[in-house]
Amino acid sequence: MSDGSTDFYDLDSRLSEDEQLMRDTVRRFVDDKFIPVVADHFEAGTFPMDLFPQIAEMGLLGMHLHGYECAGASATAYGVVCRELERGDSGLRSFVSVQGSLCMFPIWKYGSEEQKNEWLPRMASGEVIGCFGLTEPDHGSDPGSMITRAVRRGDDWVLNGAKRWITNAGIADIAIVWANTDEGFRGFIVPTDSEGFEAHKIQNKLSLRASVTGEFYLDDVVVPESMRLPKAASIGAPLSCLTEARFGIAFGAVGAAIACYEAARDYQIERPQFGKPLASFQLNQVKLADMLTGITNGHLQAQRLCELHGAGTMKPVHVSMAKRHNVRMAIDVARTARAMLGANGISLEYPVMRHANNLESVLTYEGTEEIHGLVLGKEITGISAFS
Ligand code: TGC
Ligand code: FAD
Repeated sequence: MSDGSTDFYDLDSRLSEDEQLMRDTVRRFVDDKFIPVVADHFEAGTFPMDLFPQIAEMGLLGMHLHGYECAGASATAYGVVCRELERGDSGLRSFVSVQGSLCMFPIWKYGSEEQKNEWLPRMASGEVIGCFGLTEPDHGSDPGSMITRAVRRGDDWVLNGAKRWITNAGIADIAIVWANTDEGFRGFIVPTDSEGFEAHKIQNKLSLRASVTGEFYLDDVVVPESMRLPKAASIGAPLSCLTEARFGIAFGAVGAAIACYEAARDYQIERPQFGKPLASFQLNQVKLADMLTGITNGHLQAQRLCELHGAGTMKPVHVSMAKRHNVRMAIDVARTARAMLGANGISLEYPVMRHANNLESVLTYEGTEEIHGLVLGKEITGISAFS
């Protein structure tokens, strides 16, 4: 149930008419089409691909990019959409973030005109699905130590290496592959049907089960120079894509927390114990007050990011603070909500344990809680803990 009262400071009243329309459209889609099927997909370990055409039709893929048949929506609209998607499941928001922020954005920002014209319209329409390969089996938080290599051979590049924990690897048509070269870090658009490219789904995940996560191997994969992103010239290029996606997560985590809070609030009001509703006990009222306060604080941080984004003054470290704070807040809300539902809290019939489990991945991916803490530490002290 979503009755609006979770938006305690009425922050959505600042949304433009277009942004409100976008929010309402996505909210309806999540409530009517996604939530009824997500538990089954979570249990089966699958993403509801049959909903993909509707996600594309709503214009959500690369929605904050301008031109090339992308929707050209505001950063705020993108954030609010991420919040509404993740109210359904982190896997749904992941799907949209990976396609838009991690696969379309690098082409949009670092690609040639030919690459943009070839790929972006087809990715916005959902014809082409992408995945983003930065993490390796032995190099996660420190992608600058990656061992995947690309070597020039005439007009081509030969790629060798492995990428692991990659959202949509196994179902993607193209991979954005980050590799080290004699000239520094470079990005490549690699069709997944290239000879020597092999992808597998990672089985037995206990988190983000309604999202495909995989690994891929590059064994002498040959790509022409025309598939290299010409403007990506350092590790800063993939990291800038992460800033885009982390912005969406700052909003998305608020959505997951809202779903858990609303489930706990409704349950506590409806369920009697000791002859009166659970919600009438002072202990539980304070828990609900703490949860709503956490959500409101997270929402305010996300909203402020939009203002900084709009003013062109948003720095990666601003995003680090909001991503770190909001995911931790959402985990705390989800765990409290889980306990407030008693035994029902561990059932897939309620959304809270699914969200709590998902949020463990969200805490880790796109920069772990510790890494974002150290990014903030560097900003505060002027001393990098990494070098
Ligand atoms: P450092 O020396 O700090 O920086 C190197 C260059 O990069 C620039 N830079 C950034 N630029 C834009 N946005 C950012 N967030 C940036 N962070 C750094 C920086 O200005 C510098 O540029 P220049 O021109 O001076 O050279 O780099 P470092 O090696 O010390 O590492 C910094 C660190 C640890 C913060 C970075 O490596 C990091 O962020 N690590 C975490 C790795 C990570 O987040 N991986 C995510 C993989 S993708 C994923 O998880 C997708 S999940 C998708 C889903 O399903 O939703
Ligand atoms: P490690 O870097 O080995 O870290 C292990 C622990 O050590 C963490 O707690 C970390 O915070 C801590 N640690 C590391 N360095 C330090 C330090 N200097 N000081 C203190 N503590 C430290 N990657 C992609 O490229 N593309 C994707 O699409 C993608 N999707 C993902 C989907 C899922 C479901 C998951 C779980 C991960 C995904 N990832 C993806 C990978 C993700 O970005 C990495 O897992 C993450 O960056 C952390 O790397 P790691 O798992 O190797 O952990």
